[in-house]
Parts: sequence; structure tokens; C-alpha cells
Amino acid sequence: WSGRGQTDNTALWVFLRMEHAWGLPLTAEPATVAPAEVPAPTPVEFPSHAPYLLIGGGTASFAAARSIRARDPGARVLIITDEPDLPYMRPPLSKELWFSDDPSVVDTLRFKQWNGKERSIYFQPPSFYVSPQDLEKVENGGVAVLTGKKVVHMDVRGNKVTLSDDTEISYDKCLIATGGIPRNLQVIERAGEEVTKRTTLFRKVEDFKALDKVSRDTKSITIIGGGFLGSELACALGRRSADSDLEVIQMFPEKGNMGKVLPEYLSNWTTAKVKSEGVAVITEALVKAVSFKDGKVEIKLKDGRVVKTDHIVAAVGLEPSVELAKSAGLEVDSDFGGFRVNAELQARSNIWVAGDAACFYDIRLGRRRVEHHDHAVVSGRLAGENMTGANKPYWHQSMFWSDLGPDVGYEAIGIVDSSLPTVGVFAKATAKDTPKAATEKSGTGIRSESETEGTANSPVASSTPEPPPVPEQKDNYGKGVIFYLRDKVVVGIILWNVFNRMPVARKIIKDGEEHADLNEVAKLFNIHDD
Ligand SMILES: *[C@@H]1O[C@H](CO)[C@@H](O)[C@H](O)[C@H]1NC(C)=O
Ligand SMILES: CC(=O)N[C@H]1CO[C@H](CO)[C@@H](O)[C@@H]1O
Repeated sequence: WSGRGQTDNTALWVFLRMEHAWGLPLTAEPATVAPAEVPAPTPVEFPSHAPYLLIGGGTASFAAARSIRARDPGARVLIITDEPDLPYMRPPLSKELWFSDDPSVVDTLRFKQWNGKERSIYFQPPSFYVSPQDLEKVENGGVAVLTGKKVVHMDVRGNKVTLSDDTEISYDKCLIATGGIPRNLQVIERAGEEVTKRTTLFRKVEDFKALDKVSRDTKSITIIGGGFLGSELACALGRRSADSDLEVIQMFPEKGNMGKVLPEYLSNWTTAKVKSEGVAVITEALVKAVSFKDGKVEIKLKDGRVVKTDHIVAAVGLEPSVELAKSAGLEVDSDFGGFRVNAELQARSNIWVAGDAACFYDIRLGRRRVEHHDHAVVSGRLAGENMTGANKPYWHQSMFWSDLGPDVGYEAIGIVDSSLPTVGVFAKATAKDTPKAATEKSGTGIRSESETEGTANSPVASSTPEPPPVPEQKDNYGKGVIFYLRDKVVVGIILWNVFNRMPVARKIIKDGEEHADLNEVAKLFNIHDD
């Protein structure tokens, strides 16, 4: 895309989508936080009991805390996290934070919103939380966070957990939102210390900080992995390479970027976009061996190709953290990983699981496990509701989004897996069909819903059973809708440069009907507007 000069806008549209995904206004924060006075170190007294105990300090846990407090205003909620940080959102770590012009962003962890105001990746400032020792005393309850503490054992009958320092905390209701840890490649794990210390597994704030530093101190970074995280980081680093002599390489086994999600023609097209961002993309790359030689990391591929680089980012998926399964007597799903829970996200009578670690029963689409921000929000919220007695099954499909710059962005819902048959309906994009334009359209920065009908014919691309027509012009993929089918029923939808139509997609999946002509269904999305 042509957007090297448009970095300022990047935070704008990505942020708006986050707010859109979140579905709730993000709480305003004070513009400046007074430097905290360093208190005399007092030993932290742990509450011995928490009515609501949330294990894990990520998005799902925070969303649950918020919905518990909304439904039970006096609730006392204790979050236990092994990270040193208060709950924060992860998407900016591979998106907005990279596009800040301010070099102090690694310390402030603040990024610019569309209106020029900044916000922090932290959901709430420290003043929002009550201290763990006060949780039992404060009049109207609140949310407390125990940071840097790990739950190592659950006694389900006794309704209590044990921390690694042997402290015990009992609960009435417990949420497990332990997320996961990034996977690594065995060939890297086996390659020895010199390689390991030049490898980043990207997930946390510290990983962002470390990779930021690496991108300033080294000449060549190789990202292994062609999914969302790998592709977003490749674009972010590629953009940074425009004003430096940093070389950015991305390699993965698929034929194109996001090859496990996008049908091949669109994956190919996306790869061309990523390349135009300054990334050397190596496709069909299976890593055979990694070693450290003459000051360089050497990656040997199965087909004999050799890549020399300074640093590796392995973005090869997530391993859900299920260490508590054994002591808690919980079942781990053998296909998807994660704790098996029902449609209400309940694992046992007073234990729920949400976020990346939950393998839940989706009443429309069957058993699933989802690793996206919006799912963490939606499932955390639902678990919180159920924990306070709401009894709602999980039917609200979460969505996710990814942007490849100011000109191309997409939102997806349901099962989007390129091994399923797909039907894509495309129209020519106009200048207003970009993530950037969609957020600029209304003065408030909220994308407006335009509901006018269009009539133009559009190319239709089906990935199976017939080979897709070769696009004659790139314009053919300007904007469109891609339907993913299972037994002739739409189970997933990608909205490609089509914004503000997620409710329509959600309804189609919820209805679960067979459609004779998806070209007709595509009309519901008004993709032919002007
Ligand atoms: C995608 O790209 C690969 C490799 O460049 C090529 O072999 C393949 O035919 C392309 N597929 C489509 C559908 O364009
Ligand atoms: C506390 C509460 O409402 N729990 C409910 C969550 O959902 C399950 C399944 O519908 C109910 O059995 C629980 O009572």
C-alpha cells in the first residue's frame, strides 16, 4: 500500500475497531497520572477468601470482572496473575504501538487514538483497583489484582486454590482464564542458547519491549509464521524498515500470508501487499534446522534454502495453559486443547473458563477454541454473567479483525478456515472503502451505517469445487464478502474492506440456513454501493 506517510492514521482505524469489537465505551483515564509515591514495603496480606476469584490477568479476566461488577455492584473480585502487570489489552502490542512516532512508547505504552488523544494499553489505571488486603473490607467491594503470583493447585471440593508460595485462597466462584503461552519450534528449542537468546516468542508487554529494542539494534529480523500475529508483526517491522536499514523476512509453510484462513487467491493477493510493505516473504518454507554461525542465526529449510539473520520471531501459535486441569479434575480437549466447558462456559458447578484456554461448545458451530481479543471479551463477559446467575448460553459470535494498512482491512466471524469451500463475492472498491475512510466518514469517528442498495454485477470466486477465476485486475478484490461453507451452510464470513456490517454476518451464521445463491446473500452487505 502507499501509506508510508500515513502512520498517524494507523492507530486511528485499528483503535476504532477495537472499540467496536469491545462493544462498550472504553473508560476514560486521567490524562496524567501523578508519579506514585514509593510506599514503605509492607508485606502484602492476602485475602484468605474471595467471593469471585479470577485466575489470569488478561482480557477475559478483566471482562469478567467488569460484568460481575455490573451485575453485582458490591461484588468483591480478586484477579490473580503471574504477569507483573495490571490487566492490559494485547492487540496494540502487534499493531498500534509499532506505529507511534514517539520513541518513548516502549515506556509509556500509550498510543494515539483517532482524535489525537492518547490512551494506554492498560484497561484501567492503578487507581481503579482496590488493594488485595483491602478487598474484604472496602464498603462497596471492588476489583483487586494480585500480580506476579501463580496458582499451582485447585482444590475443587474445598473451593480453594494454592499459590506457588503455598498461600491458600478460598472462593465461592472461580474463573479460569489462564490464556496460553506461545509455541516454539522444536528445531529452535534444540538449537542451543545462542539461538534461543536471539529468538522472541511474542505475547506480553515485555516481548513488545524486547522486540522493539531488537528492531533498533540489529540489521535483520526473520519472522516464522504466516498467521495474524506473524503477518501483523511483519508489516509493522517492514514499515519501520522504510527509514532504516533493517531487513525484514517472513517465512511460513503455506503458499501465502494467512494461508490457513484466506482462500488461495486472496492469500496470494495479501502476500503481494505484505511484500509491498518492505517484507521479504518466503513461502512454502519448512524449517529443518537452526544454528548459530559466525555471529548469525542460520535457518536451513527442508528444500535446501538457507536464510541468515540476526533474530528470529517465532509466531507459530499458542499452547493453552491447562496446568490446573489435573488438580482441578478438569477435562482437556484432545482435538483443540483447552479446558472443555459447556455452552455456558462452565467446567464444574462453580468453575468457569473463558478466553484462549476455553474449549467451549458453540451452539451453532460445535466445539471450538478461539484465540482472539474479541472472543476473550465476549466469553469473559458471558462467564461473568453466568457467575452472577444469568444463565446465558454462549451464542454471541465473537469477531476479529486484521488490517494490512490504510487500504486493506477485514473483519471475520465464525469458522474461517481455508480448507473449507468458500464463495467470495467482490465489488470494485472506491476511495471510501478503506479502514481509514470508514473511520473518517463520520465526525464522531464511529463508522456510520449506510443502507443504500446497489445493483452492479460482481465477480464471484469460489475456491472449491471449481478453480477460482484468475483475477484480471487487483481491483476485483477491492471489497467483498467471503463465505465459508460446511455442509452447504455458511459457518464463517470475512468482510473484506466492508465495514459496519458485522451484525448482518452474525445473523446469517446464527440462522444456519442453506442458501441456494450466495450472490444474493452478499447483497445484504450492500457491497455494490457506489
Ligand atoms: C498463488 O500463488 C502460487 C505461487 O505463487 C501459485 O502457484 C498459485 O497458482 C497462485 N494461486 C492462485 C489461485 O492464484
Ligand atoms: C450461577 C449460574 O447462573 N449458573 C448457571 C450457569 O449456567 C448453567 C447452565 O445453564 C446453570 O446450570 C447454572 O445454574
